[in-house]
Amino acid sequence: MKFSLITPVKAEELPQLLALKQNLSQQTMQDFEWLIATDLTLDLQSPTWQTPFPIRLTQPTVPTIGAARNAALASAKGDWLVFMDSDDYLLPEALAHLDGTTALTPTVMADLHQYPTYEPHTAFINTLSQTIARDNLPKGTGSKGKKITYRPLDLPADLTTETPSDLPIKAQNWLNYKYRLYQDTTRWDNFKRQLSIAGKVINRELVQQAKIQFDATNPLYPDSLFLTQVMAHTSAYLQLANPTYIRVRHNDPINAPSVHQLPTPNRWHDRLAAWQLSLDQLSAGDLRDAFATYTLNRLHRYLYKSLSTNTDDTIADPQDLAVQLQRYLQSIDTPSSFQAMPLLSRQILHHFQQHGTIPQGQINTIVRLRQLRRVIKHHGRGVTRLAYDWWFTKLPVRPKTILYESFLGRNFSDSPKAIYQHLQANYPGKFKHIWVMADHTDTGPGNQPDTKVVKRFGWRYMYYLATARYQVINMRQPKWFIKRPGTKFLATWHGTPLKHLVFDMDNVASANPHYKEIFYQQSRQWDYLITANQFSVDVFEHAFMYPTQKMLSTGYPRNDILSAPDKTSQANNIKQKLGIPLDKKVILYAPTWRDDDYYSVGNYKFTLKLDIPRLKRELGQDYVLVLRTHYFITDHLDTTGFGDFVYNESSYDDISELYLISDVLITDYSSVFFDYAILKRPILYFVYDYEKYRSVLRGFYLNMETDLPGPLLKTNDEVLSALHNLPAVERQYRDAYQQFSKRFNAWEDGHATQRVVNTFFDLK
Ligand code: C2G
Repeated sequence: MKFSLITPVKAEELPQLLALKQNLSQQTMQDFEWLIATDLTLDLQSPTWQTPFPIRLTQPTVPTIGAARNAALASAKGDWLVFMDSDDYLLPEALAHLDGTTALTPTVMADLHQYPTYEPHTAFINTLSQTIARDNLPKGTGSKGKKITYRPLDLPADLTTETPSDLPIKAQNWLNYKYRLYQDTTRWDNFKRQLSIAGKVINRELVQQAKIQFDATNPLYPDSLFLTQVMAHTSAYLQLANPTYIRVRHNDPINAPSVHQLPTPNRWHDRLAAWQLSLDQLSAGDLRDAFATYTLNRLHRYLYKSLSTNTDDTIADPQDLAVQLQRYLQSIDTPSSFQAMPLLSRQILHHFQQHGTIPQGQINTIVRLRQLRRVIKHHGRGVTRLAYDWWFTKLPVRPKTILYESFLGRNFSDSPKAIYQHLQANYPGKFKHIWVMADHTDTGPGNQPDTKVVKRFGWRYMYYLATARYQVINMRQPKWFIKRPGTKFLATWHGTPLKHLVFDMDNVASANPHYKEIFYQQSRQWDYLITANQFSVDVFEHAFMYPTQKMLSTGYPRNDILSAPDKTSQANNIKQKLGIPLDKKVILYAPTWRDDDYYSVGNYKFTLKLDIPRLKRELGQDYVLVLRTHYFITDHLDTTGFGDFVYNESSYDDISELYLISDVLITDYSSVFFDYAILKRPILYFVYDYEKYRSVLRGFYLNMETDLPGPLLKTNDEVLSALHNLPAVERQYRDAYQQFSKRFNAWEDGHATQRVVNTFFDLK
């Protein structure tokens, strides 16, 4: 038996385990056993668990991961131990590749090379096919967004030997690069990487002879001892050049925290205990030095701050921890480890080592220096941020000032605009209005009484963000926003949810890995959240984990315009403003964005799949097309070739004005149709990527096949045919449309703004 794969498993991880079983069955090399360390009872005789390789269960003595791994170690039969976590996956050739590596000798610790991703396994598990190809990998998320390089391993078919000087260059490169071998002290250069057990491959006899064990008493950090001992007993570290171990990371620390995200007050106690044990077992030498340096670097200002103020409830017993830390620092007998630290940190550590307390002065200096570094890094924005933190948030709150922001300041629109206009019309002179715009040339509401336009992240923005009593914002506030006592935050949000949101989404590949956590903190600062219908109330309660008592069940202020008595004359004015002939009918095409199609976070691409030349040919007599891409899309679609048929209104301020002038809407998975339906005009869904969007990218709250007020169309033929036969489409969807309106538009009577304003503002 070549390999023993070891996987500790908790009861709730059973679904992942089945996926991992399927994944392991795809290994091209099957000379391995799988040891599942668990107290679960699995019926290994049942057909579910029939596999080409043997599976065995090993029972841990105590319920810790360390004990589970020890139990598996004791009964392993393979020459090599391979450590795998239950939610991770292997590329199909991982073990074969390792097996063919001649440098894999008993005194080497090998590494299958982790490939971190935030994508859910459902997104990639079926495409990890028999060949290793870059295209089959999920989207990688290395530390700090670092790109992982991947070398194609397409070997020449005639390659048979490993010591060839006369081989083609490509084959030689392949051989040279298929692993990296670090020997002697050079292996400490990537010390941190070696301290993670996932994907490590270690000789079984070496482990058993040296009696190396995991620390079964430490619930959070059992690996440190094991790995440092393995390093002490091996002489080299071998890493496969290409990643073959897919490590699925977790980004929902609120609902589904991984072990390392669990909010436990014993974290630092356990961590220090693990370090102490590891250090005590290491004899003097460069490994001991490297370990000490590594751990000193991980002591940071948050810990110091908590220890010096004694106020942090993330630390169970600060006094006890201080004793533990002092003892640890005293057992570091290598001056070089301290020397490797920056000056201030070194001073703090020495002070602590001697006195067991933190020097407050040095801590303050570190905090200030960090802030200064941020200023330098972010240029202008850093300076204004500093003013926000240090100065503006200390000034008195301005009781009559309202700050508004729509779509990150990209336009003057949406519910904040409706609320602003209502207040201006009905309470002139009562408030001071501040509009945030992203671009300093954008005049927003224009030159209006009591109204100022401020540039997002500029000086005046920071000042008003800190001092305005009211904030009316349709997306999220910045994550460094400080909610001051006496201020009120109105989250208007920006649409009825069709696509899964936040806590209902599986991992988020394109978003910030801390997205869910940040969202949770930010939404706790909202005093009210506006909802457009009961359906949204129900969804936001779980998707945002937001309490229903704090929701305003009013309908959307932005939609009042769609029920205005003078909407026809307003529509004519808008058409004229845009230069659209009044006798032409209007098709509005307003698609949404795709999570997997981006340049960088927040900057998305869009590929136009609608056949515009054909639309123009067949419908140009009667219609014009108004094209409106989502505000995340940074591609500017070139429509110059279509003459006066296409109006690209992607940067037009307010989409509700475009609804008013259009006779039919084409959209896809955008929430625009919930609002448009108030007009009772036909809606078509151009969903050329339906399967992928539904199952891989997002998932929906509605059944798009039965719940919508219009047809799902996957091809241009279908779109054109529907446009040619709109009356028939309308007849066909009459009942569905009625149902839909009842469900989603019941509150939209044209007076939502008034209801919101009356509740939220102090109008006395
Ligand atoms: N929007 C727009 N133009 C588009 C698409 C959207 O102006 N082509 C505006 C509409 O006001 C829409 C809002 O942006 O209601 C949200 O757009 P969605 O496409 O629904 O996507 P998203 O921004 O991901 O928001 O609860 C709703 C969700 O948050 C969806």
